[in-house]
Amino acid sequence: MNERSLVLLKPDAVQRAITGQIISRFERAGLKIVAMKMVWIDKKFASIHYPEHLIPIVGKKTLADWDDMGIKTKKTAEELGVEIMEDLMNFTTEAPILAMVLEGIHAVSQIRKMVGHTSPHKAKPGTIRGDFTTISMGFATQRRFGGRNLVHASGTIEEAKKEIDLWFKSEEVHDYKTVHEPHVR
Ligand code: FUP
Repeated sequence: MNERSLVLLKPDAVQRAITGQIISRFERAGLKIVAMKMVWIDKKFASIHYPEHLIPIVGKKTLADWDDMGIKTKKTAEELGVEIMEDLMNFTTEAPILAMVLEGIHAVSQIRKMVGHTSPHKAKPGTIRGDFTTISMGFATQRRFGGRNLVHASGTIEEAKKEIDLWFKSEEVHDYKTVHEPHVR
């Protein structure tokens, strides 16, 4: 149950200078930072982190937002997905990312809950996306703006393992004890 998750504070979080506030929330919840670095990735690396199988998935998210907003389109999820991935590659390479590995009991699912819905306008107040931004993925796609939702967090334990291996060398991930650890678990 002691899990590790890859968390990325994306270029919007870095450029808006709210990384400290976001990290504080994770620390407050008792999650331990076991790795951290600032990386300016290129499009090749971005396309490994966000692989092509995401094309229809992200397309569907924009379609769901547009449906809520009454926006009609003839484009398929696949066609929209291609545009979204292009925007995502531009966005994630426009400034550095603060990458970290967080560890804790039920870390993967807890962090996803703290981060909130992918499309921030559906993220509840109290979540990171709900508290720090109001945009929707539908808006981002319409403006070709990139899905500026501040944070990436691994979706499953298996995904976390793969993503941590992609972003960090094993010697960059540290094992240590915090003094308050027995009290926050
Ligand atoms: P998440 O699991 O919350 O990271 O979201 P997804 O894996 O579904 O989406 C991957 C990335 O695509 C997210 F960072 C947000 C972005 N995205 C868009 O930019 N537009 C969309 O319509 C949907 C997702």
